[in-house]
Amino acid sequence: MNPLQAIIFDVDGTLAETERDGHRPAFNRAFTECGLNWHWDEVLYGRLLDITGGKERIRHFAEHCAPAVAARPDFDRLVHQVHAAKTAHYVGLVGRGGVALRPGIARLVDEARRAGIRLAIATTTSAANVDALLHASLGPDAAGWFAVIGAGDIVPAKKPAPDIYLWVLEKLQLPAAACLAIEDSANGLRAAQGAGLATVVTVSEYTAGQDFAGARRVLPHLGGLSLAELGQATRGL
Ligand code: XBP
Ligand code: MG
Repeated sequence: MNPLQAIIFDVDGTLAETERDGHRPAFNRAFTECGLNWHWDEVLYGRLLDITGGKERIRHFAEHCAPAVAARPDFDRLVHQVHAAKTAHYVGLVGRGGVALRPGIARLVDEARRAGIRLAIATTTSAANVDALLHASLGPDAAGWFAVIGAGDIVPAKKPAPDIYLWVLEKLQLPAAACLAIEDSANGLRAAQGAGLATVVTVSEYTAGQDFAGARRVLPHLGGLSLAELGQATRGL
């Protein structure tokens, strides 16, 4: 039997370069809309990516850089309001074709489907963002190609906690040894490893130079990677 029965993809940085020109401007538009004079430039945003999850990132920034906002009695509501506005901007941007898939992704998805290898997603980003990206980049039926989509707040502890991968494995009803994770970040790699998954890293704009110790492969992109090589990586070859 093929040892590789399912591929579990991360989304941001792995399927597409979504952060610098997708999530980041969506956050900035939401700040303006919600009356906050914050601006996350490209460098600052790279540092803030250590905090996974948009709401968690907003909260962290306020607590460290805008304590007066964090002390507001309506702070929790504000975080949710800003994040909802940000999600709407991001979904709009992606829906207009503003974010393209990275090299090799569409081909690997297609090859895996033909080979009967199941597809899944394990991401920190919100489910609406995943739907928008799959729809805009792979077509209106694409979400249905994925046996399991684990996204956003479905588990309380976000990456680098392994919870989202454990949740996806449980829904797939497969052991970790039968699956391969594809990630772009050290936080994502730690999450996948914590769930016992062999992991291939496709380094992205913001993750170059991170520590990918223990990854089965570390590649600049997936453009040249075959399905057979993913199978080998799963078996530790
Ligand atoms: C992605 C994230 C997300 C996005 C924003 O990490 O950390 O927070 O930046 O998405 P990963 P939301 O690629 O490891 O899943 O605003 O919807 O949270
Ligand atoms: Mg990622």
